[in-house]
Amino acid sequence: MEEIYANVDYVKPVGLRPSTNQTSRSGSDRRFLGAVVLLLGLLSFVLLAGLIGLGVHHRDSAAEHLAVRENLTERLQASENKTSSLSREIERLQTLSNRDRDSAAEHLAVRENLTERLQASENKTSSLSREIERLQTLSNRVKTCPDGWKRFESTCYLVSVETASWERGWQDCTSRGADLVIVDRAEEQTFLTIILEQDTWIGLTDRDQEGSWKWSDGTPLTLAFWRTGQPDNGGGHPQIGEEDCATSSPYRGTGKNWNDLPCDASKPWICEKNAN
Ligand SMILES: [Ca+2]
Ligand SMILES: [Ca+2]
Ligand SMILES: [Ca+2]
Repeated sequence: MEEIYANVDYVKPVGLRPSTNQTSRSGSDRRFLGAVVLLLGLLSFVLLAGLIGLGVHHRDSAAEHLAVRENLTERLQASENKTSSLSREIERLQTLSNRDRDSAAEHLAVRENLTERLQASENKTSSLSREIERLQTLSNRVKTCPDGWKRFESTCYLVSVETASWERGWQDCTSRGADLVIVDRAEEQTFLTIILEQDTWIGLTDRDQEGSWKWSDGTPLTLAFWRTGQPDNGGGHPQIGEEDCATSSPYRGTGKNWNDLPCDASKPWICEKNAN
């Protein structure tokens, strides 16, 4: 602005005396210059206003940018927070998923194991049912004894019609696929005392070693039914001799019906074998 006024001063020379034309022209020039000055002033004002406006606009724009940037920064921070939160949630769900997967696998294994055990149990039950059925069939089958033999429970007995030594009786039973009777239960002894009619050889002897009584199949005596005072091995009478073979008598008021006699005495015998 000052340069503009300086230029105006320069176009107005000092010390010259203008003519009338020059005075008129000078007034016209002065108005022209005034108009120019006014115009320049207006332009300057407009420029100044423009600059101020630009400055204000620039200041407003900077504030707006700052606000936008702050807003964006906040949104970015919020977004990052949300991302972090989502990551943690995904990690948590992944952990749960893995746990569920492990748990599911475990449940599957347990279920398979139980299924196998159930199948095995069913197979065993089926097998047992067949076995029970088979045994029931066998049980229902009527066991029989050969003609002339007497049956007690599942055993057959035959009392000889002839009499002979203990040895002869043992041989006869063996030849029939039987044993000279072996008394192994009290019920069996009771049965014998019912069916016998006289002293009868049973499969008991101490001929191998005096006083050591054994059954005809070699088993030792554990359940005995000796009559009172027996076995006496002949009681020491020289005319009787050793008594190494046993008999059972018919029922005599007690269950104890055995006596030892000389093995060559002539007595009936009783054989025993399983029914079938
Ligand atoms: Ca027996
Ligand atoms: Ca004896
Ligand atoms: Ca005797």
